[in-house]
Amino acid sequence: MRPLRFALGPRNLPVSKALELQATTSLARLLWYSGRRDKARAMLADIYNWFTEGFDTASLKRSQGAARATRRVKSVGSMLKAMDRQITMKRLTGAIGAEVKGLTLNHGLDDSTFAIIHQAFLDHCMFRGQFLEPAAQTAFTHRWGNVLRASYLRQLEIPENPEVLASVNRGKAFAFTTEQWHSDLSFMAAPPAHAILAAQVLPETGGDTMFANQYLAYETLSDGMKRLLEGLRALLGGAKLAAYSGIENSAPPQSHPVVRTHPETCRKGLYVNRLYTYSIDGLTEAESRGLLDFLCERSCRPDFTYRHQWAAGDVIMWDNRCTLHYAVHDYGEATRVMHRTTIAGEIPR
Ligand SMILES: O=C(O)CCC(=O)C(=O)O
Ligand SMILES: [Fe+2]
Repeated sequence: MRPLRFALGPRNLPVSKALELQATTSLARLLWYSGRRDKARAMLADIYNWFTEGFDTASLKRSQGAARATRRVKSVGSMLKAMDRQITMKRLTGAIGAEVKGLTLNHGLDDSTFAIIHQAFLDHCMFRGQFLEPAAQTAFTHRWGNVLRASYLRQLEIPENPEVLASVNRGKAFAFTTEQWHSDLSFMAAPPAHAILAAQVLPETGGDTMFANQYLAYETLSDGMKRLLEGLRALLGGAKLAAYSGIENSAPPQSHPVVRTHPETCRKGLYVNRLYTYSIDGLTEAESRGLLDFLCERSCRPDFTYRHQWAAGDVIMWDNRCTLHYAVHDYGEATRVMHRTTIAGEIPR
């Protein structure tokens, strides 16, 4: 039996599609108000795209049923806009992080929405969002800057989309580059500014990631210690990451300031980490070890941190210029797959 259709000029609107539009709008409203906002938005976007891409909407006006559908499509369009604007931020701890709600990362961000989350990101150093599909991850990443591809991580690149790394559990013995407080690739001359991590497959329990605010680690030091650190530089190298990747550590160690000034916020933060910082310039080995021990311990004090328990669909973005992170490996051989993109940064000053 042929489906019933409204006669609509250049193309026909199946009754089933008109009913779907009506049902989807009602269901999406329910989902939205019960907190399942991403789901609601995705449903509406699907149906909206079907109508706006597949139809000459002007021609829909020619029949009564179609006029209703046209009004409904229009209202779905404005609901989508309103949903996009209902961005709410909730701080994750007193020290670091914000949860961004009411924002769908998958469909591109207009400039004013981007400006809102950019500012929140600068204020909170990291944020949690939801549902970034693999194809959308690079587009979202490009909003923040150029993608950085590093030889050290080449073996993690996804062949069909090498800007995205697939970080897959290889067991605890291989977790020594992530189960350690670090700022990504900070041994490079111009280390990455940001990273975006989207959960693909999560273990049933465990596999949290911790973040620490390095502005606070610096700002809460005594004036005497701040004076001592002024102008100090440290040597950082990628030997551990090269060992992990099974490649030669070709890059020479880099000297970076121990206290780094963030290029956008102009705030100062500690910039040392146990994974990549070898020594502090101009000090004896014992002095350097003593000072680094103190600074590294301080940099991850619990009151500067947030521990993220991953949930399906989570996306976390962090600023490597003012945070450290640590991936807790407590899930044995369980499958854990994360998609990672990396955004280029500048020479630390
Ligand atoms: O897998 C994680 O939780 C984070 C790993 C990490 O250090 C990174 O992706 O830079
Ligand atoms: Fe990392």
